[in-house]
Amino acid sequence: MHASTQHETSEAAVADKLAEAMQAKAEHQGCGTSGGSGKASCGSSAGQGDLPTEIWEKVKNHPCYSEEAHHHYARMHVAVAPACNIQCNYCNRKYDCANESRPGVVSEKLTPQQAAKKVLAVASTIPQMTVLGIAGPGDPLANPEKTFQTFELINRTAPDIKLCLSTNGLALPDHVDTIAGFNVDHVTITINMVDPEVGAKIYPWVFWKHKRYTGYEAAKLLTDRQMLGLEMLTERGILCKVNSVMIPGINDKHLVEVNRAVKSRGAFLHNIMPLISAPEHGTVFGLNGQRGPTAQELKALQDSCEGEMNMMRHCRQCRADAVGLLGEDRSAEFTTDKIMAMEVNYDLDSRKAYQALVEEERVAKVAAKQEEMEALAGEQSDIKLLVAVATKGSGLINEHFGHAKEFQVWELSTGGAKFVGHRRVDLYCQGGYGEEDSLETIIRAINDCHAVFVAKIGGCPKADLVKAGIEPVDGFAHEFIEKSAITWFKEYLNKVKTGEIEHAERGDAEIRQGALINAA
Ligand code: CLF
Ligand code: SF4
Repeated sequence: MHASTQHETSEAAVADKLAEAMQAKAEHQGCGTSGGSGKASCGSSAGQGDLPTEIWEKVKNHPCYSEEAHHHYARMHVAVAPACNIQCNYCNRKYDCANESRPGVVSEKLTPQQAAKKVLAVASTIPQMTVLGIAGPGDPLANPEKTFQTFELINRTAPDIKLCLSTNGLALPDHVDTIAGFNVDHVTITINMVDPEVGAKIYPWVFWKHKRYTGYEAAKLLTDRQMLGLEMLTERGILCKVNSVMIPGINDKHLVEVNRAVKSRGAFLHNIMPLISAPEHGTVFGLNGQRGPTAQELKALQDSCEGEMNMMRHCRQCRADAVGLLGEDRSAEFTTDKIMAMEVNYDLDSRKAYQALVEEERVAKVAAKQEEMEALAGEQSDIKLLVAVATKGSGLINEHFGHAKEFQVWELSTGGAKFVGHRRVDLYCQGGYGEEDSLETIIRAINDCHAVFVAKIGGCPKADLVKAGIEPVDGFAHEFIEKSAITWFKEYLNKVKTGEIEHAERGDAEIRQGALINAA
C-alpha cells in the first residue's frame, strides 16, 4: 500500500471510530468525563496487574510506562531542546540525542510556540495521543527555558496531556522543583554506569558550571548528579524510568549493578536498550568498531534484571519529534509547514469519548486472554519459545507480512504470553514486489522465533520462512495477539506430546544496526 493510501485509510478509520464513540457517549450513562483535572475518568483496570491504584492511574495511558498501554496509546515528542551538556561516545551531535533516539536521526527543531501548536494539532488528529515528551534533540535540561516554556503552554492549552521528560541527569538536581511544579509525573534518566571507571569509557567530557571535566572526574560528577536527581524525584513521588545503553565489553556486566543502584533509589522502570552502532553514524563507538549486543544477549541481561524490578522491553528508541503509537511514525504528517497551515480543533470531549472506546477494547482483550489462559491451566511443560507478530496496534494481529516495518516478539510458556521485545526490519513488500534481500534480513531479525503471526502472507515468503524453520501463521488474522498465541502454543504442545513434531531450540537473532536515517 502507498503511504498516502495507508494514511487516508487510518484517518477514515479514526473518523469512523470517533463517530461511533460520540454515539456511544450520548447513549452511555456511566462513563463520566467530568472532573477538574481534565483527565479521563472512565479508565479500566485492564493490565493493572498488582500495581497500586495510584501508580496505575499515572501509567495506564502512558505508552512507555505500561507495556499493555503501548498497544493502544500514542506519544509525541517536540524537538525544542537542541543543546547538550555532556558527550556520549555513542552520539554524533549532528543527530538527535541517542539516549532516547536511534542514532542517525535528525528532527525538525521547534520554538515552544510552534511546539504548542503542534501538540494541539496532533491531539485533534490522534485522539489516543496522551503523552507529550521532550527528549531532545539535545538534553531538555541543558535548555531549561525552552523546555519549561513548552510545558507551561501545554498545561494551559491541553490539560489532559501528560508531560514527560528525558534527561542525561547532569542538570537534573537544579530543576527538580520546577519539574514537580509543572506536574510532570514521568522523568527518564539515562544511566549507563554507577562506577566512574566504567563511565570514563563512555563519556569523554561533561560541561558543568562553566567548566569542562574529562575522564574519571567527569564520570564521577555525572553519576553523583544522576543519583542525587533520581533520589530527589522519587522523594517527590515522580515516576522515574532509567534508560541504559547496553555496550558489550564496556558496561554489559556492570548494568546489573546499575539496576540494583537505581532500584534502591526508587526507580519505577528500567529500560535496557541495545547500543546501535555503525561507522556511518560517525560516533566514537561507530568508528572504532564497537559492536551492539545480539538479540539473545540483550534479552538475557533484561531477564537477569527482571527479578529486581520492572523491565521495559517495548522501547523503540524513538526520534526527538516522534508522533504516534510506539513503532509507527506519523511525524511526516506534522511538519512545521503542515501544522502552521492546519485548522486546529482541540476537543476534549471527543478525545475522551475515543479513549473510552479504547478502554473497552482493552477490557475485551484481557477477557479473551483470560479465557485462553484457563484452557492452558492444566498443561505441564518446560517448553518456552518465542514467536513474532505483525501488528499495527490495538493488540491485534492486523498487519500483512509484507507491510511490517517491525515484528513484536512474544515469549510463550505454560505461564502465558509475555511481550519481550520487537525487531525492526526492512519492508519485504516494496512497490508490490517481494524483495529477496529484505526477506533474508527479516529472517535474521526473527531467527530466534518458532513462528510468525501475520494477517496475510504470500506464497514465496511463506515457503522461505518454512525452510528457515519459522512457521508462518495466518489463521488468526485480526484476532487478539495474546489469545491467538496461547491457542497456537497449546496446539504446539499437543503436537510435541503426540510426537507429530519435535521441539528444538532456535538460534540467535540480529538487532538491525544500519540505515537509520528516516527511521521512526
Ligand atoms: Fe518520550 Fe521517553 Fe517520555 Fe516515552 S519515549 S520522553 S518516556 S514519552 Fe518511550 Fe521512545 Fe523508548 Fe523513550 S519508546 S525512546 S522510552
Ligand atoms: Fe548525545 Fe544525548 Fe549523550 Fe547529549 S546526552 S551527548 S545529546 S546522546
